[in-house]
Formats: sequence, C-alpha cells, structure tokens
Amino acid sequence: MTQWLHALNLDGNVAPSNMAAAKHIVTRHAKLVFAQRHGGQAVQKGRMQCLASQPSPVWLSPNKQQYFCGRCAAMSKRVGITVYLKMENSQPSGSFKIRGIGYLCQQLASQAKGFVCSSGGNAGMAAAYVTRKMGAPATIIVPSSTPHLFVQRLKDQCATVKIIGKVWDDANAEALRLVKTEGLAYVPPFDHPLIWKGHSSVILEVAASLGPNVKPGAVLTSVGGGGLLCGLVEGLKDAGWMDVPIIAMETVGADCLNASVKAGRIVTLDDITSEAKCLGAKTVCTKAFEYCQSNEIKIISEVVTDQQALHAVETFLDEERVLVEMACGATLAAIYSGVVQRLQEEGRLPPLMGPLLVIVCGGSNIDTEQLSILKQRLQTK
Ligand code: PLV
Repeated sequence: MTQWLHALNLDGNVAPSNMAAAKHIVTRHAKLVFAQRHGGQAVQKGRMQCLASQPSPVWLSPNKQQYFCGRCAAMSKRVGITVYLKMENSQPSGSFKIRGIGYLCQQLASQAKGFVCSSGGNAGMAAAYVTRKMGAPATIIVPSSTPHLFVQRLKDQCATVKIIGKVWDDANAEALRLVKTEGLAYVPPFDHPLIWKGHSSVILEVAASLGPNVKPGAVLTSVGGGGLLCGLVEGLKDAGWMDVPIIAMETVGADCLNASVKAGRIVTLDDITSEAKCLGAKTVCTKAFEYCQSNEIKIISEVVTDQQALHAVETFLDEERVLVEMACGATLAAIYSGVVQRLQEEGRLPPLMGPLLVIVCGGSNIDTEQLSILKQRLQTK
C-alpha cells in the first residue's frame, strides 16, 4: 500500500528499480482497494465498461529523463543567464496538476463514493486520469469556454463531463452543489493544502536532480488560482531555499493575483477576458495571497498580454519543439518578452546566484487547430 501511495504521489518519478512493482501495484491494487471499500457498488456501470474497454496505458514511464530538469541553450542565450526547464508538460495528464490532484484524490479515496472536480481543464484532466487508475467514478465540470477538443480528451479518460457556466467560478458552483446533493468528494483545482503538498514535490525533484551544490537563482511560474504557487513556496521551504525568489506570471484579464497584490487585499475580477482560460480564476486563493504579503519568500507578480503569451507558445514550439497552452505561455513570455531582464534592470530581481528554473506547466488545452484559432482571435483584438 505504501508503495502504491508513493507511486501515485510522485507519478512517474519513482526510482527505476521500483517501476515494475509500482506499475503492477497501482493498476491492480488501486482498483481493488476502491472496489472492496465500496463493495463494487459505487463504481458506475458505464465507467467500468469504459475502463474495461481501455487498453492498459503506461502509468509510470520507465524513462526518468522524461521529467528532466535540464539546461535550455536557446533560452539561456536570450536572457544571458543559465535557464533550466522543468518539463511538467510531460506528465501523464499533460500538466503539473497530477501532482497535487493525484495526491488529494488518493487521500480522499477511503471516504469517497466518487469524485467531482471543477476545472478550467487541466485539474479535471488530472482528476480524470487518477480516478480512472483507481477505478473510481469522476464527474468533471468545466466552463463553456473549454474547447471541444479538451472535453473529448476528458471523455477519453472515461469521466462524466458537464459544461456549466461561462468561467471556472460558475462550474465550481455546480461542483459544490453536487457535493451536497450527491455526496461526491470535492476535488478543487487549486485551493487545498493537500494539493499544495503534492505540487511541492516538483521542487524536491529539482533539488534531487540538481544535486547538493546547485540551487536555483529564481523560479518562474504561472498563476491561475494560486495552487502551483503555494506548492512551489512549500517546496522551497522544504528544500531550505527560502532565499530563492519566485516570479509569478499571469495574463491581462486573468490577473487575479496581480490585482490583489496591487490593491493590498484579495480582489475578485469582474470577468475573465484573457484567452489563457486555464489561468481563469476570478479570485486567487487566500494562501497564495498571504504568501505574497508575508515575504517569507520573495514573490514578484507580473503580467503579460495574451499576445505575448501566444508569441511565447509559438516561439517555444519553434525553438524547443514542444506545444504548450496559453497558461504556460504566460511563464515563457517572461523570457521571450524580456520581463526577466526588465525586472533585473529595475532592481526588483536581484542578480541570480544560480540557474533560472522555469516551470513548464504544460496543459492539454491546445493543438494546432486551437493554436490557429487563438492566432486569429488575438490578431483582431
Ligand atoms: N488550471 C486550473 C485552474 O483553472 C484548472 O482547472 O485546470 N498552468 C496550467 C496549464 C494550468 O492548467 C493551471 C491551472 C495553471 C498553470 C495555474 O495553476 P494554479 O491554478 O494552481 O495557479 C481555473
């Protein structure tokens, strides 16, 4: 059981020697445990049929390098400092979300008869992926801004998908209603201590891969509701890297953290007008705001335009041959649009004593068709 939890926890990052055992335990044991606890009754018939029809996918990659934290030559050249990439886009559900959501779901499994997750997309994808592995029913609620491609990807993970409201906040209200009326376990996309704990593993992995003599000079990341930010702060604290600042990126129109930092209090946005829909929470979680206020770790909140985020997505595709969504483009734009250099020139970012660590958060809400749609929309804006 411990091995199962460990495997779910790190998802793909267990030692290669444990791979075979972990894979076996996860796929067999998790389904068994869930079915035993619920007498098989709670597992929806449709879901089980869908699960049965799926070929058994690769749960744990035998190739640890997939999750590499390596030097990026092109970006290092651009910014004149060493840049390391943490490729969270390679995670099984397409983003870092599997870390925190996977951890939360496994913790809730003993009491849950099923799960409901409200999501801008990627948290839902992580929940659908993990619960499928557990053989547990899952309902994912997404807003109408979610592209058809993404809804289909969620269905392919055998989840029940509901499209409710215009933005994530509307979908979340429906998820909370289902928690009350149907007794499903609530999986929020970002606001939960266990999610932050799961996300914090990204820093511990970086520490392990950099070795004892290297420490990042700064961490660059995206912020939606602030779950990833909280996880990174906790990871830096766990690693004893309290002096490593975080550059927290958002897009104009999905900038709930930046608006709150500027106002000195938590602000709720009127609407989400950015195309980076997966950053689209109207209100940042309280903990993320508190971390920004506390200065325990220096957090620099910055905003880029959608055009800059899209340009970053395209440049990253050209230079690194990796396609990520706009939510991740916000992070990359800090490099490609000169935000990092500007912060240094303004003296807001101290000279870096180590490599700049870029969290490539990924996202499944993109393909070449979606990319052209975004290009057209943003050209005319
Ligand atoms: N996306 C959340 C929240 O949406 C979701 O439901 O999927 N990068 C990517 C690719 C993401 O999908 C998200 C969050 C973030 C970054 C930001 O993470 P957060 O919400 O923990 O700050 C409304």
